[in-house]
Order: sequence, then C-alpha cells, then structure tokens
Amino acid sequence: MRPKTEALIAIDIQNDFCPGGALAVAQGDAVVAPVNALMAEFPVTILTQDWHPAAHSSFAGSHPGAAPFSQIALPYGKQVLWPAHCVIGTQGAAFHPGLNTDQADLILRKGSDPALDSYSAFFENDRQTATGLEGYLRTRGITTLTFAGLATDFCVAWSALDAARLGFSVTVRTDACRAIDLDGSLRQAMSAMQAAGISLD
Ligand code: VGL
Ligand code: ZN
Repeated sequence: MRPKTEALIAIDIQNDFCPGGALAVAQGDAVVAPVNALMAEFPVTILTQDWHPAAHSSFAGSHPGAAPFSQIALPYGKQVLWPAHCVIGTQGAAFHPGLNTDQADLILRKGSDPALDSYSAFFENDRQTATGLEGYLRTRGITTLTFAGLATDFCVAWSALDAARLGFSVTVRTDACRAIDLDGSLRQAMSAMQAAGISLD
C-alpha cells in the first residue's frame, strides 16, 4: 500500500463513455480492469462522474442548428458541443458495471450547472468555479495524485493539469486511460501535460 499522502482519482468511468454509450470512447471499457487493480495500491480512491442536466449547454441539442463536435463561444470561452451524455439519473451516467465502486472514499459529481461545463475535477470550464476537491485533498493531507479513466484528452488532462497547477505531484497512468482524440486533441493534451511536469506512465 502506498503512503496516506497518495490518492487515485478515476475520472468518468461511466457507461456513456464506453462502447455503446452516447459519447463512446474507443475501448473506454478497457480502463475498468486496470483501474480496479490500481485501487488496491492506494489508501484513498476518488471517483468522478460527469453529471449533466438534460438541456446542458455543452450538448449540441441545446443549440439549434449546431452539429455535434462543433465548437461555439460561450461566455466563459470556447466550448465543444457534445452529443447529449451522462444525463443525471440515466443509465448512461451510471458507472460502468465492472468498476469497483465499493473502494471509493469520495464520489465527486461535476458538470451539473446547466450553463457551465466541467471537464476538470477541480474547476468548472470558466477555470474559476471550484468543485471543492482541492479542499478535500488538502484537509486529508494528500499531496500526490495518480489519474486514470476517461477521456485522456479532456477530463483526465484538464484534471491533471489543474492538479499540477495547484502544486500536487501528478502522474497520469496512460495505460489506464483512453482518448476521444478530436482534431489532434490527444497530442495537444499529452504535450501540455508533459510541459506541466506531469509524469506520463
Ligand atoms: C468528457 C467530453 C464531455 C470526459 C466529459 O469525461 O472526458 N468529455 N464531457
Ligand atoms: Zn460532459
């Protein structure tokens, strides 16, 4: 077991990001077994859930005439418009049935403000509204974070980059992540994480 200063943060391992889901990531379900195995090593495990109201502003369907995977400008900046996914209370928003949720110390839900998306587990996409995760980690004396889950180039990368910026020591287990890879987003995310001093294992 690793020291009590270390936590595993497993991002958005939900049905909608797995094959057959509304925003399926290729081989998204392949992260389940390695993440379950990682939980056994860590004294603290945190799971996140993307958790959107039905008419969320990040959904293409909320913007008449807009195509899924196009981009628009919202008051807080550029936003990719996604197919509707992870709608509160639906099966698509549920964790993959193979994920060992019994091990979770904390389940953090994000993206519930209809006007604001939240890729990162720390801040919503305005980069200012905090989720409270930083306070949870600091008050527990956690300094070192390992990330895994979905998707490498969006919610995992944004979470890991925020964690590094906040001064945590950060590793991303790329073997336990899978990417959306929209217009070179994976390459861009990997170089941003490398530049931020994140270890990519
Ligand atoms: C995610 C796009 C939209 C993710 C969530 O979990 O990476 N990507 N919402
Ligand atoms: Zn989302």
